Amino acid sequence: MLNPFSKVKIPQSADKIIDSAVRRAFRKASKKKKVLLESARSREILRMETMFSTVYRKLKLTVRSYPNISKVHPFYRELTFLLVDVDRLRHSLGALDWASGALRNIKREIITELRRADNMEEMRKIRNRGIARLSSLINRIDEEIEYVRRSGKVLRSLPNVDTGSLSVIVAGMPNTGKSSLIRRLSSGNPEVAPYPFTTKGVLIGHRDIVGIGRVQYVDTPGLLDRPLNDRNEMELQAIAAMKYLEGAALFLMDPTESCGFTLKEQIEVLNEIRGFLEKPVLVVLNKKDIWDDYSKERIRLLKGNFVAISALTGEGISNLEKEVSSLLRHLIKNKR
Ligand SMILES: Nc1nc2c(ncn2[C@@H]2O[C@H](COP(=O)(O)OP(=O)(O)OP(=O)(O)O)[C@@H](O)[C@H]2O)c(=O)[nH]1
Ligand SMILES: [Mg+2]
Repeated sequence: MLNPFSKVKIPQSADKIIDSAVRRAFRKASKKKKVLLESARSREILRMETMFSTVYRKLKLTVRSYPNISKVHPFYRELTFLLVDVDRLRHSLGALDWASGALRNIKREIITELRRADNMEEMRKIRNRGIARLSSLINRIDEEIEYVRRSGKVLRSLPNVDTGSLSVIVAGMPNTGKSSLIRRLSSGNPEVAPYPFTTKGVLIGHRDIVGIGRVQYVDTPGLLDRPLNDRNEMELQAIAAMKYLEGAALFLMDPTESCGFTLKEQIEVLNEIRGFLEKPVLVVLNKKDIWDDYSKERIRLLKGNFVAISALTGEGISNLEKEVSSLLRHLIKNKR
């Protein structure tokens, strides 16, 4: 499943809701020149029907457009709790729901009054009372509408990550070549999607792997530009959410240090991220095309296995693909 919030409805502000409903009502039943008592009555009834139903529908559709937050995939749940005050959002959606019910009752009352009215002046007063009651009700939940608006905008812009396929998280410090690698590994063009706490947006690419199915590569741009212990709680959570994506991770390193970070710094982040992502991490050394003696000497700092590649020339990529496939196959086998 992709972003479960991608279709949430963002309500207009309280003022706009009222304004557009009243306008719609008057457009729908405009005044004709010669007005008989009965046609005036049906006109006002139609106006009130239109006005109340418009708002009722808007509020209901907004409330219904939200998934049950406790049931969304943990990756998205984690990000939701990180980005919005979920209790407040629930309360606000509850207020919108309550208001839509209240509007139905007011509409019924107003229409009953209109049916009983015996002159046009009275009808006009009843209709104006209807407008006033609608306004005061909507203004009363002004803050809740505002909160739903704000949350909706944030949640809608979460990245579309397919939580039903396996993921390969491509982690690494800035400029180590993550984006270049994802472009190499994906078939088709990877997509850039917004992600909390990075202005760069995550790059998401796809690839069908024989015997495994669709795999998505997910970038971590700008998320790892310094050691994790220098980060605030929220930034950490944004990274930690990725642990809920099933699959493996690649940690890309640049032993030439042309990325601007020493290999030692990169190793520190690697060790931190290992504990964090809770999935197998394959170490990938990039920029092999420009390794010099210094790089090779640095590489001796590394303990454990690694795959050497050049995202620029493509050297080592097919070997990396084999490693990734066997890692994922292993995961699938263990799951069964
Ligand atoms: N020589 C060489 N340069 C590379 C290689 N891979 C990436 N680069 C260069 O390194 C720079 C950074 O590459 P990106 O792919 O943008 O790195 P990134 O990790 O996505 O960077 P951020 O998105 O900033 O975190 C670019 O100038 C690339 O051209 C490689 O294998 N060899
Ligand atoms: Mg990048």
